[in-house]
Amino acid sequence: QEYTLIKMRLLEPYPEKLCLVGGSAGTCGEGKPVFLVAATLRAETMYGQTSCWVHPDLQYVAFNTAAGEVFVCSSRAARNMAYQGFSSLEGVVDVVAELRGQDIIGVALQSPLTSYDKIYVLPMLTVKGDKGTGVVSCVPSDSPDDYAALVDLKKKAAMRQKYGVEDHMVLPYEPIPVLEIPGIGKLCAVFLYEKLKIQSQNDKEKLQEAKDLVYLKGFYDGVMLTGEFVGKKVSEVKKLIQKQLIDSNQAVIYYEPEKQIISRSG
Ligand code: ZZB
Repeated sequence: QEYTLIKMRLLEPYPEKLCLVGGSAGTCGEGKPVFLVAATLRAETMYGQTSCWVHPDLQYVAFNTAAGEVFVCSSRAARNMAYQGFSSLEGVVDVVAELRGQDIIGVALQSPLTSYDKIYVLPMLTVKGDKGTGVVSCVPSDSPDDYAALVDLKKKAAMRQKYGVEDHMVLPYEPIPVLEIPGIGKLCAVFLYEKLKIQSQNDKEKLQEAKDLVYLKGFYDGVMLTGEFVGKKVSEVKKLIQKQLIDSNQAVIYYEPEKQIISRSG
């Protein structure tokens, strides 16, 4: 499986555990740029990002890349990346901090293409530890999972409080129309959430049904509503958008191994 990893740059103030690592020169740390890297199959939807999801209980690491940057992702993905040229030493993760998702919730990010200047790291309980990087870009216009999780956080003050999410990190963020699917509309995740009467991010079966409906249609019938390719078919511009992100160093390619690399230590 090939994923595009979107580089979402951490903004100050940094979380305590990353303070020694990043920060602009003269503030705190070594001044290396730090990025959360979100795995996506839908780079063309990045115009509609409103947040970034992590799982509060998952293990993440910050590690030095061969390019002099710091990436934050699940420990599992970092191990895989070490075999894909991301590390200076093949197979070795140069760990600078170990984190739990909870440690980075509430951090502000700058992410490519979205019209929001600043988005925040928020908790989603359906983020899987064994898929992608454990960091997920939230696109509530087109991903039913994302819309459901965003609505949950907006509706439930107790949930925001539990994870230390402040109102300003969630409440002002609305889905942005990114592409139009004939027959479904401009905000297909919102449309299906309402049509299927989805109740929450845990409404597994209905969310799967919604995903199945939008996936194929979004790819074959979707037409871009925003960005430089307005009016073009998603199927025609998907690769181009991915390439532009990579050429401008705002994204990298990551391959998810079929089987996990088995640790030989011990
Ligand atoms: C942006 C986006 C916009 C996504 C969209 C989907 C959609 P698949 O096909 O099931 O492999 N994802 C990535 N990693 C994780 C994880 N660890 N846990 C939970 N979700 C994860 O799905 C790939 C998609 O699953 C990725 O693409 C990512 O969300 C999410 F409009 O990124 B996507 C209808 C889906 N629409």
